[in-house]
This record gives sequence, structure tokens and C-alpha cells, in this order.
Amino acid sequence: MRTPFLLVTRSCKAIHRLQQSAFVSPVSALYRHQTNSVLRNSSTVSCKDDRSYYITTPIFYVNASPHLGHLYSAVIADCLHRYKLLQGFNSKFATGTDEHGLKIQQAAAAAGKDPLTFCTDVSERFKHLFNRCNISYTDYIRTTEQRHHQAVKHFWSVLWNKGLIYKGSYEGWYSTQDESFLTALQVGDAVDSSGNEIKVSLESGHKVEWMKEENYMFRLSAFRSQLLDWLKGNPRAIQPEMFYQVVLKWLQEDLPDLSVSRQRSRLQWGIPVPGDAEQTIYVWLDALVNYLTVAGYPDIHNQWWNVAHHIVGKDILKFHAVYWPAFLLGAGLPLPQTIYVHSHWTVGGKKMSKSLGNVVDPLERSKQFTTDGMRYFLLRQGVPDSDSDYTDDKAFKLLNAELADSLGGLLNRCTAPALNPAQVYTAFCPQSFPSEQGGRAVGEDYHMLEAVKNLPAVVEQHYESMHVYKALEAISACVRQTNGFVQRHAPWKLERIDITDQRWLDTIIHVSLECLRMYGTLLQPVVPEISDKLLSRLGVQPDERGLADVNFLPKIRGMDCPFEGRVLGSDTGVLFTRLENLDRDKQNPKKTKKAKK
Ligand code: ME8
Repeated sequence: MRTPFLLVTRSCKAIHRLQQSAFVSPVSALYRHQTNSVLRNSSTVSCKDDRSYYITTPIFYVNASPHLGHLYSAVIADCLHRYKLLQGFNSKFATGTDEHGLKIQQAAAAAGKDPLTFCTDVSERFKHLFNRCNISYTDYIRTTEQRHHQAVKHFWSVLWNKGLIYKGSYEGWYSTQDESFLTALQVGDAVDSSGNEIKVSLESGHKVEWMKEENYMFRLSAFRSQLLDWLKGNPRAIQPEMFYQVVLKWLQEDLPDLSVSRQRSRLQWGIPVPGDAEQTIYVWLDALVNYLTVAGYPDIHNQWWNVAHHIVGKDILKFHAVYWPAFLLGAGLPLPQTIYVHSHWTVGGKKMSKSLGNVVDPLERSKQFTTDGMRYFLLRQGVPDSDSDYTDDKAFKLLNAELADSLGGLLNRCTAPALNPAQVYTAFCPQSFPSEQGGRAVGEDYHMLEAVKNLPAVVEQHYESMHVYKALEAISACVRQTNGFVQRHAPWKLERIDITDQRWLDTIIHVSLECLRMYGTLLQPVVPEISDKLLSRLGVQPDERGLADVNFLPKIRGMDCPFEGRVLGSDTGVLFTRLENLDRDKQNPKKTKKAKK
């Protein structure tokens, strides 16, 4: 996490001098007309291709290996991307690595490698993790690529030519770890591990140092009212709402100009400022432009740029919700459609971070819990609005309860040869089901059917607002209800020689298979492998898995069911094998033995 180069205000104790050189032209009048038209274009209704969708993750620093928090952002984005594909959208999904800056320059030096080799090594680790976890990105961007250098230089030149960047000088606190300048109000006292008194960033806790240098400033202060207009006109631009409110509050405060370059003598590992070989473009400006690079900027980019959605952690909200839109307004480009913000994974109540050393290795855990298990856990337990604390034990319990026992158990019951010896999608008997006129359904069965019928709409609403955990909660509740339905009617107790019993048994299985088909279809964005296994077992073909095809229980409305009578797919084993928590079992051998019994 880092904060931007901030110009300290007069009330701050830090000394600063801003010497403006050759001020090109006043912004206000000149840009009001242009920004208003950009704002109009950025509204959620205008100027977008209704069948295109573009989703991004942050690009991750390569100073250390990926951790669970990085995977979390990628899994959320992957889920939305897959969901949009299921809805029939043409979806683009970008992730990648942020490879410039002092922090990376120093990490490469400490590793004794040249910066590019170092970046390539770590970037490959992110890619490997994402591939292993079925993150189906369509573009993996690295800021060291030529296409990105071109985009950043072009973007800079546009801002420069519009008089939005000017040369100044800065003196104040700097945190290399956060890659940020800080005001005196953002700095506090601390003692390091050797007992020395040091100054630290109050937000991140990282050490800061005093420095002074010439650099270029961006006229951020000129954009405050346009940013407020944008947010007031687009109340769903930043989600969840609590983060929208945070940004509104920031915009009501002072918004100083922003330093957007570093002296080349201090920072060589970055893109040089066009026309000034003594300066390097600030890593945040460089990094944010990655979203445009992937969209095709500076060449044809409208198809994607008009429908851009960003997933970000709350630590980098200001960069995405204040500085990035201001840069875009300055460059005359539309603003992102949505900035989805999520909170953090903590361990023992502390934010998981490379510098704190409390990271959970997602690669190791995805081997332990399986790829889909890891994805399911992150999306079921991760809550965008508040931090979630990670423990292995929670993962074991949740995955065993919901994937192995509840969902896996339901599939097992409906497809077990004992109940379904013909291995077919059994028939629904319209006379057996109704609660009156000889049918055997009860009130609770109708409640269950109603919940499952409404599930796609409920899930859609939660997926669209990035509350995936609520979608999974709703699916899980329905799975429990379907298990309750089977349990209530105990089909294993029916006398199959009696034709009415046999029809009722087939009907129970049919209803349960229809429920399972719904769950398998709706779970595809979250657990693609498990869903594939489940739907294949039900005999649902790949081209029958779109959201448009999910016509639940048509027989109850007197319509044909295309699946009825079909032979089930082959049995490829249990849906999700129960996990054994070996660590806990070692600590509590008695408890485990008892639990197993
Ligand atoms: O900030 N819990 O990169 P970064 C949940 N390169 N998510 C977490 C997390 C945690 N404990 N820790 C990190 C940068 N993340 C810049 C971004 S974008 C133009 C440049 C996730 O490697 C979360 O998405 O520090 C957070 O915003 C991001 O990783 C920060 O990753």
C-alpha cells in the first residue's frame, strides 16, 4: 500500500516549497467544457457497448511472492468475468504485475539480480499461482512491457500538452516501502528493532525519511468539483456504499496537487519523463495507466475503456477513486463504470502483508484445499465491507460442511445406484407432487421450490454488487433445503414395487436433480471444476450451462424438461473429498477419533 506524493498544506509542519515554472494555462475555464462532456460519457448509461465488459485487478508489486490477499482480488475478478461470460457478454479480464519504482529497484539489488530478471522471476510466480487457481485472465500485463511504456508516455504527453503538469520542488517525508510522500500529519514517532527513534507513516507503520527533490506536479486541485459531480451523478460508481461515502468525504477536504515524477538520480527503474531525461514518471501514474494499455490505448480502446470495472483493495482506494479519475478527466477519457472495493484478509487480527511476515501462502493452501476449495473459501468468507480473519480451521470446517457434506452428499443421494439403479434423469410425475389430490408434497417443499426458482435473480444481484459471499450463502441455504426435502420424504423407505411409490421416488429425485442443475450452473463462476463435475454427472452438456438455459423445473408448469429420461453422465468419483486437518488432528487425537466415529 502506498500513498501518493502529496504537496503538504500550509498548516503542516513539513517544509515545502513549490516553485512553479512556466505555468502553461489556467485549467478551470479551459477544461470545464471538456470535463463535462467526459463526465456525461462516464455515466453508466451512455456510450457503452452493451455486450462488452472489462474487469481488472490491481497489478501487484513484484518485490515479494504473492499471498492470499492477492489471490483474493484475482478470484473476485475471475468470478465476475466468468459470470459475465455466462450471461453472454464479451468479457475482457486483465491482471498482472507492477514492476517499476524504488522498492523494486532495491529488492532487485538486495537479491543480487538485474531488475528485469528479478521482475520476470516474481511475475512468473504470480502467473503460476493464477494459472493454478484457474484465474482465467485474458490479458496479463507487466509494466515493463513496451506497449505499456508507449501508453504511459502518450498519457503523460496529453496531460503535459494540456497544461496539467508543471515543474515544482518538494521537501518532506518519504516512505520507500509505500512509495509515497507524506505530510507531517501523516507521520508519527516509533522505535525500531535496534532501539533507535524513527519516524513512521501513521497509516502503514513503515519507516519514512526526510527528502527534498525537484519533480513534476499534477494539478489535482483543479479537479475537485468535477470529481464530486461524477460521484454525485453516479452513486454506484464506488461499491460497497461505505467506500463511496469515504471518497465523498475525502473530496470535501483539501485536495493538494500531486507529485508525479521522481529524480532520475534516485530512481532509475521506471519510465523516463518524455523530454526530461533527469526525471522518472512516478510509479503510481505509471501503474494506473496499465488499465488503458490493456484496453488498447493509445490506439483503438473505446470498446473496452467505455465498460471498465476495477476491483481494488481498500488500501488503494484513493489512488483509484480520486487520482485515477482526475488523471482520466485531465486526459479527456471516460471514467471507470465501477470501482469495486474489498476489505482485507487478516491473520490474528493484523493485515496480511509481506512486510509484517504473517502471509498465508496461497499456492500451498490451494494444494491442501484444492483449487476450487480455496476459491470457494475466499469468496464465501471474504466480506467486502469488513476485514476477514483467516484460519486454516475455518477453511476445513466450511469446505467439509458445504462442499463435501451438503452439496456432495446431495449429489451422491440422487445418483447413488441404490436409489437410481437405471442411472437416469428420472421423470417428474405431475400427479405425485401436488400437495392435494393424491400428491405428496408438503408446504415446506413449495417454499424450497420458490427459493430455488428465485435463486438466479438473487445470485445475479449479489454477483453484480461483488457480494459473492451473499450469493454463496443463498445457494448454500437452498442446498440445505433440498437436502431437507430428500430427508423429509426418505425415498429409500419407499416400496418400489408399488407404482405410485416408484413415481413419487422418481419425482423426488427429479426435483433434486433439477435443484442440483441450478446450483451447478450458478456456482460455475466460483468453483469451475466442481461445477463441471457436477453438471457432467447430471448429463448437462457444455452448451446447456448458460444462465439463459437455466429453466428450473419446467414440468411443474406443464412444460417439457429436456433432461428428463436422459442417461446420467459417468460417475467420476466424489464431488469434493472431505479434508482432514492433520495439524489439528495431531493436537487433538482423542477429539478426532471421536469425531470420526
Ligand atoms: O498496491 N487482503 O500492489 P500490492 C486482501 N501495485 N487483499 C489484499 C491484501 C490483504 N491482506 N493485501 C493485498 C499495489 N491485497 C500496487 C497496485 S494498481 C494500478 C497498483 C490485494 O502488491 C488488494 O487488492 O501491494 C490490494 O489493493 C492489492 O493486493 C495491493 O497489492
